[in-house]
Amino acid sequence: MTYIDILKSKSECNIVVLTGAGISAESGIKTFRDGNGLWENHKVEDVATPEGFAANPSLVYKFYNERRAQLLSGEVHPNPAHIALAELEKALKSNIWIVTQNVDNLHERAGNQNVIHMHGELASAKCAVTNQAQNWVAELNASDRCHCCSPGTPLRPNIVWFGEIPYNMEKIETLLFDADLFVSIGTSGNVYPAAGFVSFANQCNAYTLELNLEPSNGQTQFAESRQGPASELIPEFVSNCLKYL
Ligand code: BV8
Repeated sequence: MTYIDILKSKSECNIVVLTGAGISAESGIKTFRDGNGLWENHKVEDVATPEGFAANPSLVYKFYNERRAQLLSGEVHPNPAHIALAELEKALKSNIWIVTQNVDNLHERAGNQNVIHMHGELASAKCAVTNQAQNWVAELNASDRCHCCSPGTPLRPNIVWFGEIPYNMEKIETLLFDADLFVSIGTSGNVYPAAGFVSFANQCNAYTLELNLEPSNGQTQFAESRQGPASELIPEFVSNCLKYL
């Protein structure tokens, strides 16, 4: 049994795609845990926790300013994996949703609209008091103030740090409950609750497929696991979906 049998057996197929840093690697964005990854040059607790932000805000502002600047520099573009998923949404419309752990905007720039950023977004800042988010494409620093309070209060990166609750968890659980096919792309399966989605999808009788450069921590929980670069695996996956759905 492979995912192609599932595609052939369904007239309509609800697909939920979880993406991680690996889908953006071929666009030139560093992953977290691969060689020369983001966590090689920064301790997680220093730059991706509320405690780290409280202890040294300028280090955290700098960490996200550098990543935002690279993303918006004109050097980083959606790769064939992002583009293929946008093509699939054009065909499947509301039957496909992307739940991304990534904070880049490459899924949207490729053309996907059904995207949930469960860990926040680089091109966004949020009020440290109300949690209201606002688009932010420039450098963000301690002197910047929100629009929602009067007088304005400090803004922080609109990022879900360790120990904080990811966004849209209820919507994600509903999507997983209704899914026929759950596809995990470019994630090491290290971070929860995202790493637990495959188990929930299995319990909800979805067919679970992993497409990753190498086997993830959760590989054995998937009904099927294929290894290779996303820029090759995803276009092949999408062309099969378009052929059989
Ligand atoms: C929370 C900020 C409570 C954004 C990040 C059990 C249950 C619940 C929580 C926990 C739990 N156990 C532990 C926890 C706590 C913690 C956690 O998971 N800790 C881990 C380290 C054990 N989780 C949390 O704190 C979360 N919050 O639990 O709240 C709660 C939860 C639910 C309901 C109520 C209450 C918050 C987690 C969010 C943390 N924020 N980052 C940013 O700075 O960008 S996490 C960080 O890691 C990123 O967001 C990233 O998305 C995430 C996962 O990394 P990956 O995307 O997988 O990247 P990685 O480098 O690891 O792997 C890349 C993969 O790609 C590799 O497999 C590689 O082979 C592959 N690859 C590379 N190149 C390619 C490729 N694949 C294909 N093609 C290629 N070319």
